[in-house]
Amino acid sequence: MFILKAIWEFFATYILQKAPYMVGFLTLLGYCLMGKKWYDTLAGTLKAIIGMLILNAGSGGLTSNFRPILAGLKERFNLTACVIDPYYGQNAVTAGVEEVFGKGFSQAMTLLLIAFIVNILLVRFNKITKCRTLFTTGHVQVQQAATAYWLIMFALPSLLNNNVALMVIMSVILGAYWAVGSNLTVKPMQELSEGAGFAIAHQQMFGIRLSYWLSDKLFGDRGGKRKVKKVGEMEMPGFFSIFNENMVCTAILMTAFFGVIMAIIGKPFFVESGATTEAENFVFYCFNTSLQFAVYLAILQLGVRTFVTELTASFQGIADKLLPSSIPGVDCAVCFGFGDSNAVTFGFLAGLVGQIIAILILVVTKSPTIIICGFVPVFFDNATIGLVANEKGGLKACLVIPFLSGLIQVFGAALIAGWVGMAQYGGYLGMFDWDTVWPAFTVIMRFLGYAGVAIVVIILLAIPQIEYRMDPEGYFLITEDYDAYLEHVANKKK
Ligand code: ASC
Repeated sequence: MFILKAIWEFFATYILQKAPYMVGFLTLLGYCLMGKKWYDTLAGTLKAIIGMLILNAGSGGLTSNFRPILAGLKERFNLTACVIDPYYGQNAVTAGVEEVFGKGFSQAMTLLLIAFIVNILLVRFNKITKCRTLFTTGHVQVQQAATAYWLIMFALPSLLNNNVALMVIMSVILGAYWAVGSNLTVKPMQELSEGAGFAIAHQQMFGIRLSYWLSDKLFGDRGGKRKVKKVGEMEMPGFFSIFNENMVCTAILMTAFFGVIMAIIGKPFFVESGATTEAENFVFYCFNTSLQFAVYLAILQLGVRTFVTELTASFQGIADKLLPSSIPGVDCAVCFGFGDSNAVTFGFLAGLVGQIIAILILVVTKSPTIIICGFVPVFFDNATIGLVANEKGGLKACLVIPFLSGLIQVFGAALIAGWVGMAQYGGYLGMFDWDTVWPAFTVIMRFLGYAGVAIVVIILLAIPQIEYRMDPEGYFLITEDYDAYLEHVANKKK
């Protein structure tokens, strides 16, 4: 028993919660199930882990370089505001949950585990449930477990005295959200990556599907009747042609944007926070910092190239032996390795403009909750949403949809974080689904109690059923054999 507990604790701490090792573990398991030679298995597993570590170095570098700049706006203007950022959100839960609900956060790991098991079961029985994707992004699962913990306790205060019921309800809702949300991204991601064999398991999964659907409806090719110009197909004349090169485009746009923001915040803030020194030229400092954006994006894409093929190839073993017709759900940054790279930059900037306008509206209308953009939602959500929008609706969609998403993120976060009391603790998760879908769940459960819980679960479980019924033959084919799926789509059109 003692040994089992130790093994479990090791697994939970070092594998389940750490995406690189979770991905490495799945690759190892997949190759073992396929009966690959031991040295190929070893090499593949190492490549998967290292690739994910490189990806983390890229996304971590972006976050640590640019988060303080956006957060600096808060200090510069002396705002008492709620920062929308997964890490601020998690800190807010840790700081407030005891005070508000009289409960510590020690149960989070149990919640995480049971919810993960719910996800596995939903995929295992996908003949019935139609769920095809396994969540593998542990750090995101921890952040979501923390926020869901708060939202559900707020919605169902009568559950506070019943730990078991609380755990069961939370795990079922969270596990179903993981399975159903990532399942929604299968089609957009298979199309974007031309059948690379992954889905997204992150914090804007409903946002991805909404972006896919809306950009097709508003800006799509209408079955070939309209020409869609994607970001990569824009022919730029003269000077503008240099924007076709992703690194150059990112460098110029980021220098312009962050240059302005950093100039507004002013040198003293950066000197005080230790980011630069009084002696260093401030213009040079801003330029150098802005260039880091292109650097970390390039690192991130290298990480994706290193691990994606290993994970998806080995996952075949898991799909054949354990979880039929399934594919892995991975970090949203993985899709930055596919499609038009400039769509990542455009999506982010359009989202940032949307967020800034929404924040100004909150300030002008004297909203009781003021939001400050956090780097993670504004970049990772909107870049992903923009990339998907570009694929379906071209440049226009890539600018309009993330812009709308930026507005929604700020207004949604202000409403929910103010209402449930997280804003007072300085932060809220703030990613797209948590500004839209989760607030809606919270409202339904708060006003309808247990009936609301049933409604939320039914809505979630109904989503894959509806998608399945829209194309029963293609539904599993898209994960099992993408070429055959394309043929099936072509035949259907005839
Ligand atoms: C998140 C989060 C991060 C980033 C990263 C993107 O939600 O917590 O660290 O997005 O996963 O690659």
